[in-house]
Amino acid sequence: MAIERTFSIVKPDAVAKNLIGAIYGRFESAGLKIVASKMVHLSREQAEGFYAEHSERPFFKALVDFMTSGPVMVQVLEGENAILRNREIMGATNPADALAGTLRADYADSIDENAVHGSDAPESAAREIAYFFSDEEICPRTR
Ligand code: RTP
Ligand code: MG
Repeated sequence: MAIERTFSIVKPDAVAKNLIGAIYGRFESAGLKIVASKMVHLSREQAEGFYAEHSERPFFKALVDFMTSGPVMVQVLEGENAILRNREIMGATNPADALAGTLRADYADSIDENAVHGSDAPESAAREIAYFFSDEEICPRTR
């Protein structure tokens, strides 16, 4: 299995609830390595650009309002099958549908405020990593 990178966000609801450490702990327990990380408070332009694929959806304004409502943590996770593995750790978009033990089942309040984001495919992972991080900001593990 190839080593992959994926892009992840701890969303404003989870940051406000002091869940950064708990969520990072889940990534690390699952064998995913954090190879880049920073806190940012997204501008509307940043959030609209990040979620541009959803710009025609009825929930788009609410999504941008939420994603700009407070700081987020953005990170690059590295490991075997990292994209799918992270989606498994996150659980379904709607926490009501998320499997027990997933981040959204345990920490999300609603489909609108659902604690975490994770890339859904290799193409989106590459685009989303580059949206927030330069190559110099990503630190591959040497040990
Ligand atoms: P994300 O991109 O945030 O990781 O979530 P996702 O892949 O599981 O879901 P996606 O379809 O990409 O939707 C992005 C975010 O939009 C909100 N959403 N609301 N009311 C709705 O029907 C609805 N559908 C999506 C969610 O907050 C979702 O995380
Ligand atoms: Mg998505």
